[in-house]
Amino acid sequence: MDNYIASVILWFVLIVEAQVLPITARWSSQRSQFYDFKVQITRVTKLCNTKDIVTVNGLYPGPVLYAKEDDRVVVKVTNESPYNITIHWHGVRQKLSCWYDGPSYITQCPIQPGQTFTYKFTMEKQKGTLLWHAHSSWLRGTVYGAIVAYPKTRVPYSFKGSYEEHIIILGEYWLKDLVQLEHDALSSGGSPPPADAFTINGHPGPNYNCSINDTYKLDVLPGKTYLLRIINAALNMEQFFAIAKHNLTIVEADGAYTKPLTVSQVMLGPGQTINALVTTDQQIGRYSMSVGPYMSARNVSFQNISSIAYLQYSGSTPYNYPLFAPLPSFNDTLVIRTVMDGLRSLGPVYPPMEIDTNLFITIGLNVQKCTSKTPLQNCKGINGGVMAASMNNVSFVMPNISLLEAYYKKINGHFTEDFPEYPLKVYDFVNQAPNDIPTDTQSITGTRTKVIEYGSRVQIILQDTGTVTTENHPIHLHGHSFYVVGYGAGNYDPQAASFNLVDPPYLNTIGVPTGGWAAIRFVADNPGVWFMHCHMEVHMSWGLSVVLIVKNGQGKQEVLPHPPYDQPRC
Ligand SMILES: *[C@@H]1O[C@H](CO)[C@@H](O)[C@H](O)[C@H]1NC(C)=O
Ligand SMILES: *[C@@H]1O[C@H](CO)[C@@H](O)[C@H](O)[C@H]1NC(C)=O
Ligand SMILES: *[C@@H]1O[C@H](CO)[C@@H](O)[C@H](O)[C@H]1NC(C)=O
Ligand SMILES: *[C@@H]1O[C@H](CO)[C@@H](O)[C@H](O)[C@H]1NC(C)=O
Ligand SMILES: *[C@@H]1O[C@H](CO)[C@@H](O)[C@H](O)[C@H]1NC(C)=O
Ligand SMILES: *[C@@H]1O[C@H](CO)[C@@H](O)[C@H](O)[C@H]1NC(C)=O
Ligand SMILES: *[C@@H]1O[C@H](CO)[C@@H](O)[C@H](O)[C@H]1NC(C)=O
Ligand SMILES: *[C@@H]1O[C@H](CO)[C@@H](O)[C@H](O)[C@H]1NC(C)=O
Ligand SMILES: *[C@@H]1O[C@H](CO)[C@@H](O)[C@H](O)[C@H]1NC(C)=O
Ligand SMILES: [Cu+2]
Repeated sequence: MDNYIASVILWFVLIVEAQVLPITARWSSQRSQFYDFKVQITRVTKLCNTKDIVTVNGLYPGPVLYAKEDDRVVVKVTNESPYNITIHWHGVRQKLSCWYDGPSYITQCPIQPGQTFTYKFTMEKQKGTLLWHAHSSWLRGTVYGAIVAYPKTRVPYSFKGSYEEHIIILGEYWLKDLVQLEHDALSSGGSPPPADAFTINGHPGPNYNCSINDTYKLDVLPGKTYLLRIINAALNMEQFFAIAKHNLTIVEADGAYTKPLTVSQVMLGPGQTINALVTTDQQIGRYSMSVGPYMSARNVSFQNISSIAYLQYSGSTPYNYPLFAPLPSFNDTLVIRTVMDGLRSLGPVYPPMEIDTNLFITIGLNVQKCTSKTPLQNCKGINGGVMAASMNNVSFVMPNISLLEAYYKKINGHFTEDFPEYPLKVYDFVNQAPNDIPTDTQSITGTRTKVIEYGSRVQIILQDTGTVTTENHPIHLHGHSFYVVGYGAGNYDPQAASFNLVDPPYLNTIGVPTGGWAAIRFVADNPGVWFMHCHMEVHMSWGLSVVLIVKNGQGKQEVLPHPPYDQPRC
């Protein structure tokens, strides 16, 4: 079964205007790309264990969605699974198509078992490596795949062409059913258990039991340059990636070109993507590609066995002892800093110079008081409390209706518009407890949103807190990419902070440094209801989210169209 899955991974179904065409069709001048996504239950054997997982079209990872810049993409999603599901097109800006963004209960009701919903959007001015994943329950643990958007016909890449391109998609695998895992974790009040394995293209590799033959191998020729499209689709873990004896030259991050940056190791938070060039200039042999944990939080248990795949030179034999890639230690923040310091837009870019909407948002974990009558079962958080997380001390409560629909149709009672622009309490966020009371770890709950005028130039300072533990949080914004104009350690100090307004990287997910801050800027030019959240699934479930509502502008190109007639109902 595994071999079957491994081989079919290469054979995705690309339907162009109802015809099944080979992979080369992606280079044709078709303006629309049609896909059929069937959400199914698929039996897999991994780690000595056979179980049913949720997949798209029986593939794990799911099919690759290919398009070209400015192509229209149409994906018919049919839910043949017993679970509610939605699909999010992570990093696709969904200009004037917020209805198709995908986060459940934010822009749509879930597609219920037996139902169908067709997503339609345009890769407007977008190219590069992104990903799609389920945005409902914790199903994105197995329901994910790559998005590859090529430049328009005859437009070259920013870098010298590569001999071949390959997708490297990082994941986490649990033996436990993911819906059960989510249910158990959230009802326990504590943290979920670590994954049973990290994976590369769905394969745990030889470091885990029964996985010697469940290992991804990339066959290469010596003396060539390869483009790796590296995607972190893990549920909860930030991950280091390295290849033994081979440097990585980063040329793109989150689907935007960067100045070439050569490093020996990278870290990707869940939701982040990096395109890197690798040159096969070493001796014929087998080299390991390793994925291991980056854990910046204190006192958290995590999977610490790395996952390995092989970069296998033509002419090497399976008996060639592989060379192992040295991964940084799990808390090596310096490696991350090195990449961040070097990551620059290829330019020229025009981040907003003036700011109309200034937000300062603290991000971090909380522990709520136990109110359960069965604390031994339900209050397994720190000090017998219930784990939570918040932005500006508000833990986001998921509504039971599509917020976009509620906003659009002015249905009252599902959300408020009073998300604070600034923390209600100002103190030493990183090093001190609120009010100097270490036990004051609680947050308030609510479905609070922040309304932003169309065309507003927005700056958000994201500030990590140490209320429970400082930690690097990968914060993802839907509907817009943003310029990361600054970041630093400790508390944000406007006097001391230095900003890069010349060539900052243009991302959709920013790993806010542990115990530090990051400053992002963007123009709110896309009307709709946009989720902004930590991309560690458990933190999102605990409430580390907010919704930004961008109002309509004046012209036709500034107004959100009507909802699709076939949108699912709650
Ligand atoms: C492999 O299986 C053995 C025996 O069941 C167990 O003790 C060990 O922890 C397992 N190792 C891994 C990496 O899962
Ligand atoms: C792995 O594959 C090899 C070659 O096909 C086979 O000899 C070996 O028994 C397999 N090992 C496991 C653990 O399945
Ligand atoms: C990797 O890059 C570093 C400098 O960034 C260089 O010192 C090192 O020799 C390179 N290693 C390989 C294998 O090319
Ligand atoms: C880590 O957890 C242990 C046991 O729960 C606790 O005694 C210790 O204070 C914790 N350390 C930190 C730094 O939170
Ligand atoms: C890895 O995790 C195990 C179990 O949590 C722990 O016993 C071990 O010390 C850890 N190893 C390293 C190198 O951190
Ligand atoms: C990383 O963790 C190790 C072992 O827990 C600890 O000794 C070391 O001080 C940590 N380093 C940093 C930079 O936090
Ligand atoms: C949905 O949420 C609203 C607002 O919180 C609440 O009044 C209503 O009872 C909920 N409906 C259901 C079916 O849970
Ligand atoms: C967050 O809200 C809780 C509950 O109202 C309060 O106890 C706590 O002091 C607040 N913390 C901060 C940092 O505002
Ligand atoms: C699926 O979604 C519908 C509509 O929101 C909801 O009523 C139902 O409870 C959901 N089912 C599950 C299992 O969450
Ligand atoms: Cu987080």
